[in-house]
Amino acid sequence: MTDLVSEDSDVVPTKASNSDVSPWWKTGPIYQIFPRSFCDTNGDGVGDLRGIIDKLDYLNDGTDRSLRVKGIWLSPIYPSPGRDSGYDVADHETIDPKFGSMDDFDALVAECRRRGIHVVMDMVLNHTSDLHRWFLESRSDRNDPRRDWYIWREPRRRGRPPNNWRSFFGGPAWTFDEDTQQYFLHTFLPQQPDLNWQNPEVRSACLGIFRFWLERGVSGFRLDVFNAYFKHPELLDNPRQLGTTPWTRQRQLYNKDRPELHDFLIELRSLLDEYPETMAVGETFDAQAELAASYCKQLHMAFDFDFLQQPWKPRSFQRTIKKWDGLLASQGSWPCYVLSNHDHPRHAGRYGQGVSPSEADARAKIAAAMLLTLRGTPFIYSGEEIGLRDVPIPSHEEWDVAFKYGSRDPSRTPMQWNSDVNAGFSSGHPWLRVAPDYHTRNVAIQEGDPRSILSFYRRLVTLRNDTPALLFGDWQPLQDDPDDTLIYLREHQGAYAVVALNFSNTRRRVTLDKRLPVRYWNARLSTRRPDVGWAVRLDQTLELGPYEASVFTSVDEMSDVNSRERIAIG
Ligand code: TEU
Ligand code: CA
Repeated sequence: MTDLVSEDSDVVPTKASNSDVSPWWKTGPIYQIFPRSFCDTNGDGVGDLRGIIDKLDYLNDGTDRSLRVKGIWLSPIYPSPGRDSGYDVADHETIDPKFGSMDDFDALVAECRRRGIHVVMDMVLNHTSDLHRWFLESRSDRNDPRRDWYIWREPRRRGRPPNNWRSFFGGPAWTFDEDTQQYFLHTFLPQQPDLNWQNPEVRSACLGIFRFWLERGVSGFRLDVFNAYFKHPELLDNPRQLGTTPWTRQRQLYNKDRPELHDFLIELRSLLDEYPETMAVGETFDAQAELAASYCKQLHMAFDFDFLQQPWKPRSFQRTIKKWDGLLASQGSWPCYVLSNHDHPRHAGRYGQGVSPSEADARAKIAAAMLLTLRGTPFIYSGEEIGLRDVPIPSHEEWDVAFKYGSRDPSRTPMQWNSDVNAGFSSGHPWLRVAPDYHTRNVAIQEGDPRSILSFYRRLVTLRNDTPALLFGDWQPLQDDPDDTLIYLREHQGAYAVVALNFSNTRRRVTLDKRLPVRYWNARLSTRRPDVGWAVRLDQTLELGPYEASVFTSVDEMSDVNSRERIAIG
């Protein structure tokens, strides 16, 4: 399929822009960087902080030729033995030398600030690395003052683990320490012992880490599996249930989502509120939308992974959005949306299964149009804006052996900047192989192509920034039970936007179940319509071409007359 729009006629800017009066994290987008795969400047094959600095103009150079991201979330850059690609932190207040120095970090924060980009740190505090100083001390002796900073228990009868809990990554959640003859708890790898959040010293040490980074100028935090911080004080056995893996065959009742967590989040929030415009987004681990929503009362946002897990069906997305948006709207909280991250197969590949590469690209655009026009902050996972797919990694090249149910390396391959060696990612030997398609799929090529996925992301972000209804408006589906199309209305202070997405590769004629509030609209962006930039009349029945994504905004009274004239001329 082809886009009919030309590069300069696709978006008609309006004067209205509220982005400077609302918090940065509400307008977004926030861009997730997996630092080891972003850009390597010293040729060691591992991305680094200097590499991120080099690419900041790509992320936001103050013009619509960039992605205009408002924040970057950095997956962990702390010293780590790398058993879980950095999510096993050995020191929360230092930079791993492979990524650079604290000076590089300060330079990154300063360069970001110049561009209106906020830095979001990944806080991994449910557990530490087993090589963290705290754990080395804790395991050294039963009487060590840090013993109780982790969760140690006596074996049950016949040396069995203290309870029936499982590790999310597979195997039991307990490992026996021969030296001190007790078990320690780990929700993830044995090399990731869980901190004892019931211990007030642990809580205040963790709050200290937040403050450390706030003092260095960061503006936000992504909280890794925060809902697992607290365990039931008696560590009761989890009840059994039907499931397909040892983890899902238990109801995770006593090892996460404990009521004490809310009190801690209130305390955390008051610390964050000391620093203006700070944001915390929680990674609600293994939880339903209702639980994720409950945490949005204390945190600024939380991820609800139901959205990311939907199949390529408008009905499924609509149901999920309706639930999530409704839950949050009813309590005055702000949603966020994410389609890909470093833990899941990339969505261009997921949605493109069984269709041609060009159709998969068309679907990636539909997905982008949805992500960037919902009510809530969009999170973009580095590389999705050029339609990166997962890359099969032969087992002898695998790094991520942590997760027993499938390596996550395929969605963590290096960013594809240009057609030079290693996609311009590194002059050395990349830590993980680069996708074989990098000669045809990279930033440099897509920047020069107005029909590329990257150009489409940029146009969507521009339109979003220019349209208060898209940034702030209520969200309302216009079909009761959609089949191949997803069509919704956004409304903010009497201004409207309509987003119409055809998920199928054939033409669709759709009669809307809800009435449109006005008749005349500006066609603002489209993958197919030739009349972008013009006023159009929309009726209750819409015609959508194959994989069409179109966005319309209501014509305001002032320009109404002109617009109608333009219709006559057009
Ligand atoms: O992820 C939590 C987690 O385990 C899930 O997101 C999981 O990876 C996913 O459901 C698999 O389908 C966080 C980090 O994002 C992840 O990279 C870490 O491995 C994990 O915590 C432990 O720190
Ligand atoms: Ca490097």
